[in-house]
Amino acid sequence: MRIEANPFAYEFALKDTALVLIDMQRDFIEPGGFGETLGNDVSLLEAIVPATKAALAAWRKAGGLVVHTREAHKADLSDCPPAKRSRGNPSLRIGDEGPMGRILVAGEPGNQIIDALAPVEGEIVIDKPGKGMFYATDLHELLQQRGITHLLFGGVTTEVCVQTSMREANDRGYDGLLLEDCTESYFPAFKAATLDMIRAQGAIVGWTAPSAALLAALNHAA
Ligand code: TIU
Repeated sequence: MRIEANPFAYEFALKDTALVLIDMQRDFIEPGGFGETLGNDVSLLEAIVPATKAALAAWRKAGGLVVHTREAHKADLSDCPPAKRSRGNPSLRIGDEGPMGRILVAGEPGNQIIDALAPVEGEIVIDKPGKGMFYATDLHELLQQRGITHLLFGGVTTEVCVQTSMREANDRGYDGLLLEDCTESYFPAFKAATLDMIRAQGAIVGWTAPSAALLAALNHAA
């Protein structure tokens, strides 16, 4: 299959490719979670839900592998570096009790993936303590076992967990493409800059494309 992408076309085979949705969690998208405690206007992020839902539905229909990640810490915070918890001046710190349960703690209501994009049986769900999806997880092994070499990305936030995960993937030899309207930042200028820096220098980190280009490729193949 071929996606009309930037800076040039992205070629992939469905069986070698996974759709990875990064941290589409209430903690980042809804008021009262980790994103808001850091001082961000979380309302910006909701805008990508319809396009992301459509891309996920089309990918599932085509039979592609789906990976969901969650930024999540153990209840005892043993996997949360003190530097991460103590940084800055958030209104609530990681592990504190908030309106959606303990901030950024696995299993809490606020830590769940939003209902619109909830994982279904057979999809991989990875809890990650860091920004990147490979740090302190077994995701690389799970993808290698399945012969995955290509990764399509969506999720939040563009310049933090999405970009870190794409860079980690690039260094592990994956070809990554970021779906432009399925990712968002609390800072629009950072999203724009991240898309530019990913695809610069002949796709130094990877590709970007609108989700319509993925849907067109899937329709063409069907
Ligand atoms: N703060 C921010 O922009 N992002 C994060 O802390 N985590 C993710 O990007 N998931």
